[in-house]
Amino acid sequence: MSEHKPLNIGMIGYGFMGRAHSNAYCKVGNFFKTKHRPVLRAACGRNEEAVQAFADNWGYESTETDWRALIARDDIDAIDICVPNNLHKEIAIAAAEAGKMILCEKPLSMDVAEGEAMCEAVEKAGVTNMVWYNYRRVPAVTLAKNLIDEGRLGRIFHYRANFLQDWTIAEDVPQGGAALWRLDAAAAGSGVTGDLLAHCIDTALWLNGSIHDVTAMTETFVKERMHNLTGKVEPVGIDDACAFLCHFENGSLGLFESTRYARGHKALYTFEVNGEKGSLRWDLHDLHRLEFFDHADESAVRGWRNVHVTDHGGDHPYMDHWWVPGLQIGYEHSFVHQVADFLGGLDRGENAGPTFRDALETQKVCDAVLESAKTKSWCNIS
Ligand code: SOE
Repeated sequence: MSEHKPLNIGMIGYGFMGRAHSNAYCKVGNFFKTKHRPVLRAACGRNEEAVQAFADNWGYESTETDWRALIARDDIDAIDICVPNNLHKEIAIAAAEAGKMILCEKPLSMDVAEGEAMCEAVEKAGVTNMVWYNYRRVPAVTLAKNLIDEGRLGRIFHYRANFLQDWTIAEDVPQGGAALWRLDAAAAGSGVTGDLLAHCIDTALWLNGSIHDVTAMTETFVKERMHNLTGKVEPVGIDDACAFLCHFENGSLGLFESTRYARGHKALYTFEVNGEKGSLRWDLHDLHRLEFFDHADESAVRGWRNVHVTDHGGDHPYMDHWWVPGLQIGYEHSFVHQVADFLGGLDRGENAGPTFRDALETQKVCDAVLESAKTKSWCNIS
């Protein structure tokens, strides 16, 4: 007899992230022995045919075309929000009021005001909540966190992060609609700041603590694009590129850059942390490796170590759940780990995080970055 506790999932949305999360729900039970196990109860999307095809592909038992109907169902425990950012708030608040757990795609919201309302709703309802900042769960990134927490870098001086892409350089790429809502300010809220820098900021806050203030610049290189929903050429309201400097509360300096105009880069997320005793460097294109420089090493052999994060003996986070030492895992596993931690949290009666409240901190930095770029001034994180 199975001792598993079902966690009945209602998935809203069926794009790239809907697939990434569904894959994680399907795989997690094979590799992580949590008591709670996801059951793919229903998928929801406005296009009946498309949502049915998605449900058939991933094994969802049923479909809905109205998210309110999904939330109203008694056989759903958790709502997974995988729709454009402008829909997060309304769905999350309705789900919280219905007593559902919520797993929400990043960024939490369009802005801080929306994020605050979402936090209040989940906290008032007392429902478990999480935001999909998946890069925290890449084993090499979690290892970086462990090394920093052990004090292996000592006092931190610098934090540097980039997230570079090149998919919007062509002027004839339209904005708006299914795959291109990230270019539409009304659906996304912002451009690279909320989409890409939000990842860098979440990781930075996790590894290096709070940010005190920021100064930023943004640019929109292509000023007008055809809008898929209206058929008209319309002004582009998002930031195509953004760079900012910041002071962390621990006294270290931060330097962040993101763009969709770095020809040749598809998803180059890198960070480097420099401390008194050592440094760490990570690169999403080589995500199973962590580079580590330890100044305590004997000087004759001192240098950057390139750690292949695949050890099976428990030293490398999550890896004892996968293959044998030396065999690496990939991008999709970060989502499996996030679900595993969420389920493990439920088993123990804890909220694994990052919670809505944690993600609100990232939202505050994003808002301050956009405000700083607009006013050309330093902005404090409130
Ligand atoms: C944008 O291209 C995107 O898909 C982001 O939306 C994701 O959050 C990021 O992980 C990869 O790039």
